[in-house]
Amino acid sequence: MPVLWQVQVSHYVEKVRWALDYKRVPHIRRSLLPGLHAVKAKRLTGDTSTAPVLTINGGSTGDSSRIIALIEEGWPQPPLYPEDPARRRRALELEEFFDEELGPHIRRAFYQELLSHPELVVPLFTQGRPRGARALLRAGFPILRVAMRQRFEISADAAANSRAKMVAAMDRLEREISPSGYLVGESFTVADLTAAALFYPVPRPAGFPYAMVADDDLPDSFREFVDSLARRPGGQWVEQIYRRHRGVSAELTPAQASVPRPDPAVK
Ligand SMILES: N[C@@H](CCC(=O)N[C@@H](CS)C(=O)NCC(=O)O)C(=O)O
Repeated sequence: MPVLWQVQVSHYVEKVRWALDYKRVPHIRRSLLPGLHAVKAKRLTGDTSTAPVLTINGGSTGDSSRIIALIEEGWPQPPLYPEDPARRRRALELEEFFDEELGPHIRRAFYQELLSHPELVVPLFTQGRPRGARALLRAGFPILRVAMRQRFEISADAAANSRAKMVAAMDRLEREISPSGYLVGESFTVADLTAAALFYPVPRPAGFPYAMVADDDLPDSFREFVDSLARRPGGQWVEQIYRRHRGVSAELTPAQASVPRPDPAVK
């Protein structure tokens, strides 16, 4: 049974959750506390200290693109990689573009605004967790905030640059949408999935499976910036891709996951 180790709000995790759900791969999700997740990820994979991590058959893999390649291999239908080699290269190139040129920037721009509001961030980071987890994160939040600022290079100047990168990624997205409505060829691929998942914090689409920061909680000037992107054709495209392709969850509840298999020795 595949196990997805996740930080619920992470847009890179959302990429992998979407791929698992899209292919109807029954899986278990284990939510980790931000900060501590890096230690767990490193322990599981040996080489990666980021979420998501996917454990299959006792082996653990980090990095959303590597994980999607594994899922594609194990569960080829419906495909996320185009069959045609040139289209496949393009889809993977776009996946890489949004991973590198959008992912870190949208995260930095949002956390620059949110990290000074533990009352917003702690509940987002501890959804569905026992009260003790919330208290632990609340107590450790000043340390987590310093660590996140360092690790993700969050500062006012860097965030301003990251906003410009978000606009550039939105420009590219809009240039790449073909008359079919998809980025590559005539159907939904890993390129569409990646662009939509990594841009989810902009339109905050209804199909995102966990609570998101509310519009009213964003400081005015940042909310105006985010809303201006959400209103663009690319922002609307993200919502539409969520509506058409996000599908239903293939997560197993703890009860389903622990149903013992029938014992062949018992007649
Ligand atoms: N390239 C990685 C990036 C994943 C990533 O940056 N994950 C963040 C959560 S949004 C993380 O775990 N960061 C912890 C760290 O960098 O120490 C992927 O595609 O999975």
